[in-house]
Amino acid sequence: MKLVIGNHNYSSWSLRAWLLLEQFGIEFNTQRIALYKEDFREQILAINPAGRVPVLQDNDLIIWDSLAITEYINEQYLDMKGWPADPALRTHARSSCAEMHSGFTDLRHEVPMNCRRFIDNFEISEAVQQDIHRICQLWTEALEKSGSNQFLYGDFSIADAFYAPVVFRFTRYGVELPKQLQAYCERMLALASMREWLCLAEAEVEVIEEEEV
Ligand SMILES: N[C@@H](CCC(=O)N[C@@H](CS)C(=O)NCC(=O)O)C(=O)O
Repeated sequence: MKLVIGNHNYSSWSLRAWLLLEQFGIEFNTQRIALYKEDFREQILAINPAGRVPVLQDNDLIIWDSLAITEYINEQYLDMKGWPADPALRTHARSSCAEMHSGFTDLRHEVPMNCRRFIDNFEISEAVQQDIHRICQLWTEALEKSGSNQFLYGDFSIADAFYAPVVFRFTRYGVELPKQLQAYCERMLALASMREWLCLAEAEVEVIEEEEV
């Protein structure tokens, strides 16, 4: 199985799929295509007509889009353990991922993931503040409903993979969080897989000025 990703430092969508595979100890190879380089489009279009990363290649199957990839991994490799077993928590987790997948556009555009860069006194716009507020509400609800002091819904799930880029964003842009949520971010950052991703990001040399990834 091969996962095609963008730059570790910038590609938030790639991180989601990669982290799920890593956390569940699934064997896979990675192909990295640097974003916004002259040959990015040509290379990615040869694999994925949608022209985006991440893409998963499993034998003769091509799965594109982070949500479809995580659902595929869950069905084919995780015996459905990618989502919480409890139906109410599972519904909540799925809704949280859908909300991340289709929303939080102000956060995504104004606060791009850049794992290497720490910004002091970042000025948070009103629109981004609203996104942050909603994510805090959602995380708090997840932790409280599941009674978890570990991941959002107890054991590591697709939801944690989906919000991992937000963990990098919040901690790099100095977003102040309630204690319980700060602790969640610290637990995520302490994972060997997250540390490995960060090392890979730190080893990269490309710099994208106007990140909208
Ligand atoms: N909804 C897609 C978004 C994928 C996406 O936008 N990927 C970015 C990199 S993080 C990309 O490939 N950008 C290249 C481009 O737009 O040319 C997913 O979940 O996989």
